[in-house]
Amino acid sequence: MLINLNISNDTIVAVATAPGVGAIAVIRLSGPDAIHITNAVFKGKDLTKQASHTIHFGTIRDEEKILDEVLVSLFVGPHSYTKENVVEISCHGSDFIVQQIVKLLLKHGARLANAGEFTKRAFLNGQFDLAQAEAVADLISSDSALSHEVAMKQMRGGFSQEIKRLRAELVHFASMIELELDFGEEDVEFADREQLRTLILNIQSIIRELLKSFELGNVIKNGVPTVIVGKPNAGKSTLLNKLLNEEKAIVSDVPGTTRDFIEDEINLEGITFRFIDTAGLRETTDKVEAIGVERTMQKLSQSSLIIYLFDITEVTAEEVQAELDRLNPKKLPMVAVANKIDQASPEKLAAFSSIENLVQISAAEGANLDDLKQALVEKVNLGKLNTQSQTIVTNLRHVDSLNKTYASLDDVLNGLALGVSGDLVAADIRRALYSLGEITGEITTDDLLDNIFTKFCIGK
Ligand SMILES: Nc1nc2c(ncn2[C@@H]2O[C@H](COP(=O)(O)OP(=O)(O)OP(=O)(O)O)[C@@H](O)[C@H]2O)c(=O)[nH]1
Ligand SMILES: [Mg+2]
Repeated sequence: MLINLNISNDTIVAVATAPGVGAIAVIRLSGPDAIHITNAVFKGKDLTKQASHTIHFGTIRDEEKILDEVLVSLFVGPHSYTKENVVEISCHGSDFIVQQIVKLLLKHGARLANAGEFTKRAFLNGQFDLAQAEAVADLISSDSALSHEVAMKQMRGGFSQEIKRLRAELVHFASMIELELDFGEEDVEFADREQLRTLILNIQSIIRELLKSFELGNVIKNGVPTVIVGKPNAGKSTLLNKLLNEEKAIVSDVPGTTRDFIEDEINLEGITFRFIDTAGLRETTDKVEAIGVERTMQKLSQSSLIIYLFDITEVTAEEVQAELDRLNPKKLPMVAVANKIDQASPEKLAAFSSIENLVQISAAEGANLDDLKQALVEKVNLGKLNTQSQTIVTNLRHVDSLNKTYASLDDVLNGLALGVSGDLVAADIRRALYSLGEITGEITTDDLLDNIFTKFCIGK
């Protein structure tokens, strides 16, 4: 059920390609007049007489002035992305040309599209459901093999099917109970309460699995925030630079060089790690450095993975162990890393054998970095993950709806246990259905849609 259909009759236009110089740029129109408006500025064939899914060469003209030579692709509704008439104009990739053509199309009656409006129209016209529309945005921003795979699966409807299946089972019971209500006084029970209870427990266990998958989904989509901490001069910035293969952070032999955090991402075995270099941890009277140290502690508690780096020539194994325990009371995944092994004797190295899973590197020389990368990947532990068969939730909005559904199902269970009347049970089931429906968009409100689609880029 769509509460608000809100299908517009105007024709929208936007640049679909990224700004900047490129070989070509694509301008996209959608709406009832997309073909007419384009035809009015196009010299070549009469576009209004051409078949869908055809491409036409010609020029775009403002009066007699030729703006560009272009290719025009026609998609006659409903056989298009938005299910409306869609035209894609491929022109030369200059921002100037693109702006001139867009201006001209506006003059002929198109209006600028809002962010995500093409995809919103596609959703409203039934091209796909809401979870699939959201996956389009995820797909565009996917930057690793795993995020791509999960977004692709969601766009193709994997997640939606699972939600719809759960919903269908509940709908059945809701209607049985409502049928009972129609019989009023007669005290009939069409809906077997024990079966309903079993079904709800079953759905709840599936929801728990889905919620659990979000931990992973979030990592896949947003990367693993990985903070590099340690004493000043341990070599944290040197390590960051080596991992990124770029002189991103300032390195010096002055302790307390890094004051603010510096971060960047790299991809290891399909997982995005967001490394955060921090100010070295020490007691300091320097005001700015002290703020840096405070921020390091903050970052530490917010990260998903900690690299504790120390200069092996400067400390004992006991000191390191004490720091590891002190810094990580929440027991976040942590990798202890000994640096500057190029300066350490074999005896020194051996003295650290008590520290569990210690990785020994030389950041400056780039020695054993592969061991470190391997240790990081193992800590994230996607090994168990089977993205092929498992449904993974990556979207906070879906998590929220799943939580609400779960709570409503708890209410149903409580109601059944107390033997409350059918109308109350039915109301709780309806609430669960409502929350589930929000995920795929069977239930929508304008606010919800705005919230989702304004996060898209213009032109999508
Ligand atoms: N011999 C040796 N020196 C290193 C190694 N890694 C870093 N250094 C040196 O150690 C000094 C400190 O390195 P940084 O990377 O700035 O250390 P940091 O941990 O970022 O220090 P702060 O930002 O002050 O907290 C520099 O002189 C580096 O060249 C290494 O593996 N071996
Ligand atoms: Mg530093």
